[in-house]
Amino acid sequence: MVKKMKHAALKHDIKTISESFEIYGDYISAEPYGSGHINDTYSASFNQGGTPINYIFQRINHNIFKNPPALMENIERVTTHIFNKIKGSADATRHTLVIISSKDCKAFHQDADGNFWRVYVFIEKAKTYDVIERETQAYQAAKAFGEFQKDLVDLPGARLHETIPDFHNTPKRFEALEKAIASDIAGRVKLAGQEIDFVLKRKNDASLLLNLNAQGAIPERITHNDTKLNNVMLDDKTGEGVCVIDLDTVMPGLVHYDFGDMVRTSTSPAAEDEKDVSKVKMQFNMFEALLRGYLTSARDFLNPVEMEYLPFAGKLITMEIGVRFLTDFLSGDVYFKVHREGHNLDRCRTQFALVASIEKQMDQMMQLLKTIK
Ligand code: ADP
Ligand code: GN1
Ligand code: MG
Repeated sequence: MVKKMKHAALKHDIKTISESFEIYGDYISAEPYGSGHINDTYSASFNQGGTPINYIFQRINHNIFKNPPALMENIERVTTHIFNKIKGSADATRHTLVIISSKDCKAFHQDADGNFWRVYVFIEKAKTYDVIERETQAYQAAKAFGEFQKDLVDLPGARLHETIPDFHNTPKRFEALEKAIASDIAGRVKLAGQEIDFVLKRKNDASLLLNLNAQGAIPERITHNDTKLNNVMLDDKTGEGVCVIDLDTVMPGLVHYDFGDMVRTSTSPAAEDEKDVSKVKMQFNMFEALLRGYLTSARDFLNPVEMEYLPFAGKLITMEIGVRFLTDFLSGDVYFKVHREGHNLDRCRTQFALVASIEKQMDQMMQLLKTIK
């Protein structure tokens, strides 16, 4: 029997919001869900025919994503394309995000406060992980993200919208950092001297991939651009990658943005905000599992230059996100959600510790690539 629960006090009234979507059944409850830094996510349960059915509700952060309708158009195109490839196969609705339509037949609903909401089918019997625990997770996550890129190689139609322009433009991320240092709006530059020195010394690396793209050596593709380990759901029983989620940043990009973020989030045993940076390291066995998993899906479509720069991507993207955390710390924490004082600086420190660990192992990473590509 489905129990009717009291409506808990939440930041948003999910019951009322749910009335604008094509959900059949009575609202039971909702709770905040996941550990994302940008959107507000809730899992909500409804009594449908005597069984509780779960959905994911998300408020799109429109301070960061300036054009939610365009963003949802991207997600609709991408998920429909993938669904058309897998429909008819077992559990197809677990293998791509499925959008629940609003009552006025849109992929989102704008509430009276101007917030944009969307609802997805809840993928059951699978989980996301914030920190890597086993090699198989790295392998399966990378295989799923590689498959996702591969599925989108033949997406028809116009170029996808850039939901955040210059999202992975590392030189621009450095420029933003240098501006934040110069203005020192929050008076925090004095707290981050070491981190600032560390990363400014590496500024020359920032434009390498964009230059290769400008020379025509590596192509623009459709990429996910936020391939954190907790943006892929792994099956509870088999451990296999079930579904790539968090599609807000799916847009034109370089494959390195995705592979690099996998290295950033799936090789270190420490959390992104670990305070003890001595725990941060690039575990080579995890890198190998990522590379093998990714190449299983992506080997067929990557060109040799794209392949050659996969290890470098790990360093670049880890540095880039570190730069973003540092910039946000210096700007007074205006972008990423923070839960304690110095949170963004702690996050920045883990990223830079990981960069240092990757640098030490770069030769072996390149060697491994030669043997398995
Ligand atoms: P954010 O952009 O804030 O990171 P995500 O889209 O990644 O938001 O969602 C946050 C968390 O919610 C995910 O890490 C995942 O655990 C969970 N989640 C998101 N979509 C689904 C879904 N369709 N089914 C089950 N869980 C989901
Ligand atoms: C944000 O939304 P979430 O938590 O998956 C951020 C990523 C960063 C990541 C760092 C739109 O991802 O770019 O790499 O935090 N997303 C956006 O953990 O800025
Ligand atoms: Mg996420």
